[in-house]
Amino acid sequence: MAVPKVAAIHDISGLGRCSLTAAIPILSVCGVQAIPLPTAVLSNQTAFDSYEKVDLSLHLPRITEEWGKRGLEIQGIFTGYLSEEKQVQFVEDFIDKFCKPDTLVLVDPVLGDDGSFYKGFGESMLAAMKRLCHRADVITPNFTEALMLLGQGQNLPQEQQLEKAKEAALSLTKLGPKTVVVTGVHHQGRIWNVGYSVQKQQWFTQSSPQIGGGYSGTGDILSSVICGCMVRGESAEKALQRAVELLEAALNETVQDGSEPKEGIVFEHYLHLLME
Ligand code: PXL
Repeated sequence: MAVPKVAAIHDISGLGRCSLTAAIPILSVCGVQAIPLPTAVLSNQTAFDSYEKVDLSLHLPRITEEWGKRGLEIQGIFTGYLSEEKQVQFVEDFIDKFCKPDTLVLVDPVLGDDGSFYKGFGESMLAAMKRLCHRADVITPNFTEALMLLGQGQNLPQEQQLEKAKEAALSLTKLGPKTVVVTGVHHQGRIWNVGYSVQKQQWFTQSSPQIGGGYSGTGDILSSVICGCMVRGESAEKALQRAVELLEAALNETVQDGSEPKEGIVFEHYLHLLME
């Protein structure tokens, strides 16, 4: 079988095990060719005290014009951290140019976490990202991002979060995606991920024990697994199950290691779990 290709449009951060440093190995082990399009190069992800960033907005259309000349055909488009708001328009144009009826478009609407925006993002990026979600088949917001996209407040008692996430997953399908997975929902000592499938008209959930604090890049790992598994033909439910298995195993080792949470989780030892 030919190896499917996915254009992976995210930043590349040296430290943090997020975005392209997660997406490329995960897509590869899923048997999918990653075609990376870095939105920016960073020394490290932005939760560290400081970071150096080189924005690549100007280069993106020039790079993809070359891909057009090569007659590139792709089976998936996977977007995550966009470095500037104007990159949303670029991604919309990219979808217009490269998307065929069977191309899977997965948008991870990277905006914030723990109730706040990531550094450098605000309301205008939120509006742009919401527009992009209209073009997606699958979106994978974390709980904070899901509520931001719905224009809803973030202050909710923990015991109500799981119900709220189910409601949010269903509501977000009204933006257009056929599958929505809301990630990182804290409930009764576990972290839940709640999906809704329009085709099956049903929710699906996966959870794992809440261990350690918050680690960088777990959402990016989850969305990368969903992308790789769905592009190779698995259901969203199966893909989510695989993602949570990988995260749980990697988190266990990371917590035992005592490594720096901002450097992300030790997923390298568990990539084999994604092999078919
Ligand atoms: O994990 C999301 C993410 C991706 N890329 C960069 C980030 C973050 C979250 O902080 O800073 C550069």
